[in-house]
Amino acid sequence: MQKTFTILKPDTVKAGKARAVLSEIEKAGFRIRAMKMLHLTEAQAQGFYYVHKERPFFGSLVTFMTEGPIVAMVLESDNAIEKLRKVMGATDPAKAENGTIRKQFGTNIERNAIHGSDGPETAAFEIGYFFNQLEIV
Ligand code: 3AN
Repeated sequence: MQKTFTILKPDTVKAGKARAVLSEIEKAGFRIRAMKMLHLTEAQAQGFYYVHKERPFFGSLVTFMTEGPIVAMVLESDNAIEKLRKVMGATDPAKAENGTIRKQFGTNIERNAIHGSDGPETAAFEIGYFFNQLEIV
């Protein structure tokens, strides 16, 4: 079993689609091991996305991620990291396969509904950024 980290982004929560996206995640066979709703501050969003700090879209991404509440989760399954990336679909919803979360719920390359860790080191960092050991069941 492997753990990964996901965020239902502000666009998803604002649109009242958190339950629908969560349903896709559970249908795909993930177990929820931790979950919390929070509204990121600018500094918290910058810290989470620090790997992207040199990218031209960084400022806009931080503004988006702080515009409203998010739902952060730790998910577990076989091959969880790769599997979640597949269920999410491509970064740009227009390029995502039919049936993926981003195809169904994303608006554009920035407002793309969901975040998922892209590798084991990222997953470890991201889980630790949002949850302590006592919060993961
Ligand atoms: P992914 O979320 O698919 O791993 P990353 O890590 O390349 O994609 O990008 C992190 C986040 O930055 C994306 N989820 C998206 O919200 C935003 N993003 C990525 N590329 C762009 C872009 N070209 N313009 C605006 N926002 C972007």
